[in-house]
Amino acid sequence: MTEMLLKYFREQQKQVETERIYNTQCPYCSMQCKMQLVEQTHVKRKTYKTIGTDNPTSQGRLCIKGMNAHQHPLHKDRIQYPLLKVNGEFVKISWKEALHYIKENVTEIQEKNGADALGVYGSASITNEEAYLLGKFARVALKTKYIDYNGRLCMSAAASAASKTFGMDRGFTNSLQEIPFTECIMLAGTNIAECQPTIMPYFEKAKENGAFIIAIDPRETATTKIADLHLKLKPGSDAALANGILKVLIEENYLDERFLQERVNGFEEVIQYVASLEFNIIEEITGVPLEEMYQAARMFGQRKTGMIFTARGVEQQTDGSAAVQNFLNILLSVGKIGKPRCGYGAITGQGNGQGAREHGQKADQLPGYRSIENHEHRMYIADVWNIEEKDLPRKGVSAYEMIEKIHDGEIKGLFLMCSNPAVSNPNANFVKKAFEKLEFLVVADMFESETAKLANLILPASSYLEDEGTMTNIEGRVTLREASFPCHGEIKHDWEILCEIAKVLGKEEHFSFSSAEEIFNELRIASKGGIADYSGITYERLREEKGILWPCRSLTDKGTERLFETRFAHSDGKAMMVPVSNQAIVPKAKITEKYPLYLTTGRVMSHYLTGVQTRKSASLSARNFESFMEIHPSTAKKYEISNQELVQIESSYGRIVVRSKFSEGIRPDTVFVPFHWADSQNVNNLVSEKLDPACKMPGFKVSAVNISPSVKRSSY
Ligand SMILES: Nc1nc2c(c(=O)[nH]1)N[C@H]1C(S)=C(S)[C@@H](COP(=O)(O)OP(=O)(O)OC[C@H]3O[C@@H](n4cnc5c(=O)[nH]c(N)nc54)[C@H](O)[C@@H]3O)O[C@H]1N2
Ligand SMILES: Nc1nc2c(c(=O)[nH]1)N[C@H]1C(S)=C(S)[C@@H](COP(=O)(O)OP(=O)(O)OC[C@H]3O[C@@H](n4cnc5c(=O)[nH]c(N)nc54)[C@H](O)[C@@H]3O)O[C@H]1N2
Ligand code: SF4
Ligand SMILES: [Mo]
Repeated sequence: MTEMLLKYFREQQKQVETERIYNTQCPYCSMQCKMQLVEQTHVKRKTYKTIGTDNPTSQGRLCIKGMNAHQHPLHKDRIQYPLLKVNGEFVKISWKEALHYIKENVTEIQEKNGADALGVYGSASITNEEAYLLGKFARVALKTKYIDYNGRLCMSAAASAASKTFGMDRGFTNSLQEIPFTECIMLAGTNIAECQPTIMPYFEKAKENGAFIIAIDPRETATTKIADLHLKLKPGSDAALANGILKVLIEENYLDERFLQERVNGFEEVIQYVASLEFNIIEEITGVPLEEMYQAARMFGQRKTGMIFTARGVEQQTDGSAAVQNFLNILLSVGKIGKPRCGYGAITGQGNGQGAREHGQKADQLPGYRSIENHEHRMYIADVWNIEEKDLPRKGVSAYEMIEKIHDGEIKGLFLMCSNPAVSNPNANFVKKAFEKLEFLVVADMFESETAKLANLILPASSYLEDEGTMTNIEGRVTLREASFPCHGEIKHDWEILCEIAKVLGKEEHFSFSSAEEIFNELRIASKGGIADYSGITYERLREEKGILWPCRSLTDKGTERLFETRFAHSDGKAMMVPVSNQAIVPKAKITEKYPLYLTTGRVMSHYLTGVQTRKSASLSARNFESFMEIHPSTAKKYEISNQELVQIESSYGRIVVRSKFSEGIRPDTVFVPFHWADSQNVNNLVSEKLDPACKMPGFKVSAVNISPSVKRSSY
């Protein structure tokens, strides 16, 4: 048998007639692992595989999603032509017809209702060039103030906290290379083992070198397994937990007085506030035993070096930005920042989660992290864009608030690029209703996503295999994704789509780009002098130097590995500490008799976000083909639920049905459901519309729910 197989493989090998290699970067997470697609042409067919290639961040590694990344762009369901909805069915049309249709609708809606009747919804999975161009497209081509993007649901809390505390927001203050040498690590609300798997060796090395690792998560995950101490808090109680740790640090005198004196404002107020808090109340809010808070604080205080990492567990709360600020209070109080092996990392989510939040897709932002309400900033960008400052719109509203304006009828048309808000936004039943009210919805996507299905027009967009451009990874390292796989059918790059629409709207002079590099060169000028300054970065340098960490202010600037060594980015050079309340201003869901369990949401290793891409991949969907509810067996027993059984979960917003999955590692008062599935499995049907007032982040990580055994059992 083995003989026969070997012979078969040898024959197969001989039949490979040509092999082509395409360089690119993974379409998924913020690690942006460099990879190659290997295409082998055999006598009758082509085969594909993906392999990792060396680079400073992922060092050649790929996770299971990366290895199978080619399966979705090569899938038969890929959209290859513009599709117009006629009598409820999508029909193929030409680009000429599509552009004409857009022009007619844009003109009609804006003439009738004003420029702001159109909105733009963007993404952090597009390139820097495209994110930049989308911001310019909204303000210059459509002249609307309404633009925001999916990063609002992702990085906004961490970004707002870092901007307030440090004066600037770059996810990591240090390069990854320092992690193995730090002595104490706090992982708060992050599941890196499943969400950024190729980062793990940095943390595993730290552990081998003796680092003490503290994980903060309501459940056991592949990440908490590497921790020495796991604080299994109640969902939504991170701000209070951080106060508990701060209180111990103050009580036991672990403070770095000199650092605080010289480099920090606001510390006295924090001391005073924390002194007024009581441990037993913090214990009650968090569900974490006091001894464990002591242990965490002592380890973090005693060790000479330390780092704190936060992700969506802490951040996707109605006080997410304040909770992150409180973790930064811990870091500052012991002076563990701005020096080797000490620092902070907001673990960025999407592939370009960092770059796409810097160049003007946000409602209140202009390129280079400039502010749309700052006169000087407006003058500078108006000059780069060759328009009058008075013609530059003012700030708009956040992603979910835009959807509310659609529901209210104030926004009547939407241009959406690279996102699936019908599934990913909170209060999904409401969101769907809002989208159904739109007079005009254009979606640029690779597939008929749940949102694209609601569109009047779908435009076929290219993927990470075809679309060249820069992506700024988890470290703040700008990388060049060199993609050259040919576009099939009538697929176009997102930047080409924007330029062509601008052209039919009579704005050609502002959008006459013929390559991503040309756009990047304009972005360099637009970001010059801003916080996120890319002006010293060129495609040529990115090829030679394998990525550059911003800020990079001139062609001879090597980029910035470690931030805040001598000063923070506020004008006086100091960091800012502020007291953070144990309780959010916008109250979180409380468990009641009617809804007696906490629900939290998140991810699994093999799927990505709303699953439009990974559910198309045979290898990935085989690993998890449906959603599930993780539940403690003791809780399940109480509700008469057995393992692997269909369960109804209900909140005051809606209900879903998913299969139960027993786990001894989750808090008994909490259930967990991933958000990679749609329709009757869409967990966002249960999530409230309440937002963090500081950054407009929804509270995805805590709802109050009731559960009951399978609908089937009760209805048959
Ligand atoms: N496989 C995979 N990888 C991904 C993605 C994906 O969809 N799939 N998405 C990418 C993107 S865009 C993002 S933003 C990142 C997200 O990366 P993460 O933020 O790491 O992922 P999540 O699973 O959403 O949440 C992390 C952890 O927070 C915990 N948690 C829940 N509630 C709380 C709480 O109240 N407090 C604390 N401390 N923890 C809590 C959850 O149990 C979970 O283990 O991952 C990126 N990588
Ligand atoms: N309950 C709950 N909800 C959440 C979260 C949570 O933890 N819990 N996390 C939130 C977070 S962190 C995030 S980032 C959001 C993400 O939510 P979404 O923005 O909805 O993300 P995706 O599912 O990736 O949708 C991307 C869409 O763009 C398409 N696409 C992919 N690449 C391209 C491209 O290059 N060009 C174009 N034009 N289209 C492309 C894909 O096919 C897909 O339809 O979800 C948020 N929602
Ligand atoms: S999903 Fe993230 S870790 Fe996995 S290969 Fe892609 S970029 Fe790398
Ligand atoms: Mo995200």
